Amino acid sequence: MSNCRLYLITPPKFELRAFAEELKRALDGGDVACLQLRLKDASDGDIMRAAETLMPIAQARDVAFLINDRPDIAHMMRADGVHIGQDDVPYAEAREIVGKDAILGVTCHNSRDLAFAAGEAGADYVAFGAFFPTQTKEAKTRADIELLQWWAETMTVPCVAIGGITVENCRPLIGAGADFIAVSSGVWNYAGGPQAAVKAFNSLL
Ligand code: 3NM
Repeated sequence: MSNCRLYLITPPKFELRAFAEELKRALDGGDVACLQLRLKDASDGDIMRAAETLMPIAQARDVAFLINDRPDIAHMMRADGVHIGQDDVPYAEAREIVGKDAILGVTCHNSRDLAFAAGEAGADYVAFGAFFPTQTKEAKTRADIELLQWWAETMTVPCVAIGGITVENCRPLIGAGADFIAVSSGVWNYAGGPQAAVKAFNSLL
């Protein structure tokens, strides 16, 4: 048993009603720490509608609901937190918007300096990636296991591993001490379906 937990990211695009049902089935497959709503290029209205439908599904199962990039919408919708990238609203401003109790995570690519800065500022987690090739995002950096291992051994701020993670390739990340493995395609496109993926990830954690 490790302390690592699954961090689920929504697919980049979905039909809301159908996805809500798929999400329920997936979350019923096993433990999921949080769900990040990640809709790049969607309108504010679409993000809010999706949050309105998906947040209760997550929260009813004790899964924290985070919104990508948008502290303003996260705050307005009373989400559990927000995930910000280096090109989004800066940490201090995001914290000001969501308040001290919200979960605030920061993408740090493959950079110790970015992760130090985020940790110092008070981030609830730092995310490193991409560990493997991914079609979900044009990942500009590749992170290596050593970075994750070093962070996990040295720092107390939790770390999230992200990018191309699957049931088949996740073991070294868990072994290196990742607190969370963040997965999109590896769950939604799993051959046996999302519920089987969540189950399979959990059997490895
Ligand atoms: N961020 P999948 S990679 C959202 O490297 C995201 O920072 C990344 O989706 C980074 O599990 C990525 O399908 C995509 O690869 C994650």
